[in-house]
Amino acid sequence: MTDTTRGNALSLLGLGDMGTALARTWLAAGHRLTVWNRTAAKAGSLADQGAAVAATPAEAVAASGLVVVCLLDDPSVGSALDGIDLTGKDLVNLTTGTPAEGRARAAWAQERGARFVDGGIMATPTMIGAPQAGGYVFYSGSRALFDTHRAVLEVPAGARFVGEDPGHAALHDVALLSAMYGMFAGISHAYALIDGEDVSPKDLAPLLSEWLGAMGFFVGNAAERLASGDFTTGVVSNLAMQVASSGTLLRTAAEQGVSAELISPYLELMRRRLDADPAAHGAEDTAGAITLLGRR
Ligand code: FVH
Repeated sequence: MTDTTRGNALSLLGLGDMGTALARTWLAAGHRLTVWNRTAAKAGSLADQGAAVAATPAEAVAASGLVVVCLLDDPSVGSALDGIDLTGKDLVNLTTGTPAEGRARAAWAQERGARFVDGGIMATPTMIGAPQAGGYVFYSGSRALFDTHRAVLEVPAGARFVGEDPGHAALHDVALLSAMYGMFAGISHAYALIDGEDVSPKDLAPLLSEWLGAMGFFVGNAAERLASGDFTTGVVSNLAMQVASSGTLLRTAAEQGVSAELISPYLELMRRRLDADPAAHGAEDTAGAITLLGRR
């Protein structure tokens, strides 16, 4: 059987930590890879591994039908590709950006005659080329482009297509990263609370992991409540109780000499939801507070 992941030509612009990791996997899989980086010295080791090194972004773009960019941010993509002929090219942008930047970059690419897919990388460089690490990339935009190059795109990490709206890869990426930082904030607060006490972070760590795993039910539970608009049926820990007990969390932080800055915004949000209509919202769970954040 033919191995369709081998031997395709592609160009990669950007050899930072992530770009270099991506490049290595495509070279190892036998692809004909042309690379360009603003600081040319970073291409040296990849040239030793078989990459062709382009002197300019235009030369890199001209070398292949599939062009992948992985640069610092959206303005660096605009500046690297400024004035370059993209007619007939398939452009995959793995640079982290906002949904609006993804949509604007898609329109920009289409005006220049290219098909476009935006990507959101859910992996660190060490997870690239390591399927067991579980990293993957969200893609959105041209389904035809994605289907044409799917095998190549799946070489560095798994590929998940999330729709033809070119802003949706970034939307998924940022939604997951935002949840991650919320979790990091809670974990940071927990470790700060025990600092200086006869409780080791190493002893708290397995308890924290276990508790966060048990509380993971909230992800699916909140999704169901947001979809149905029903925030009260089957509630086991109601909002009135949670707001009342949030004072304990704040007093404990004060007793321990720990700033509550990482957890107080969420506790405040619960209180605002309750205060808006205590009789109606007191029996809800905390998912109802999400409605205060959005555009609705
Ligand atoms: N590294 C990570 O853990 C995360 C994982 C999730 C996805 N991100 C995003 O991936 C993009 C690239 O990240 P990176 O890790 O490769 O970043 P750096 O090592 O800082 O390399 C940046 C590259 O961008 C080039 N560059 C910067 N500004 C310009 C510009 N104006 N014109 C052309 N190129 C530019 C830079 O070139 P140089 O400094 O070597 O000359 C690097 O090639 C990024 O969106 C992450 O958010 C990574």
